[in-house]
Amino acid sequence: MTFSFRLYSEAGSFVKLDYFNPSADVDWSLRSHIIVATHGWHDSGTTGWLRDTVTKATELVDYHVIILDWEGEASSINYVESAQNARVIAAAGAILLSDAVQNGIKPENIHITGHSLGGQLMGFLAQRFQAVTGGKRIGRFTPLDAAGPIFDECPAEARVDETDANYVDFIHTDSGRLPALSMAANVGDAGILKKSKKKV
Ligand SMILES: [Ca+2]
Repeated sequence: MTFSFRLYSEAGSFVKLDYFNPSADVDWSLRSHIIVATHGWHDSGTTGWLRDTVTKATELVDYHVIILDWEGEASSINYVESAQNARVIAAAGAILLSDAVQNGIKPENIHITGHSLGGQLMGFLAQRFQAVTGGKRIGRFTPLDAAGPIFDECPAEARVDETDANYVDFIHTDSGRLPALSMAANVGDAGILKKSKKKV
């Protein structure tokens, strides 16, 4: 696997965190909040909205800004294989964030977000985080059009749902029946719908 959790101190400059021992690469006490963002299937950690996220978020002095790049695993033409890889990567992310919490970051000060299959990946991460921290919940989870195929049919523990974090604000811009690819159900605490003239 080739995925990496990249800690940005400024746009264009990052260190790859060792998820088994991130404290070797970052002093968590320097900032009080963490944001973790990731891309979806057939996309990468340098996709446009993630670059914008880095630019804006690194201006916030209280935030550690982490981008998960899993382009290698997300580039499989086999969607199911990418979805399975997402679970493994999520487990690594949960270890990483539990280290942050052991070093003083409050779980409620963590905000995670992911697009499409990356949205489901972050849901796995959030659930795994609860398992490895004895039930602590991440503060906020913003799934961006979290992937629907396969997951629409899954129970809550195998997909995004409102128990993944204290507050789950699901952004829908591409929901509905195929060819729409985002979960249609309102599974978060809040579902935010983009206005569209498209009939669904
Ligand atoms: Ca869930």
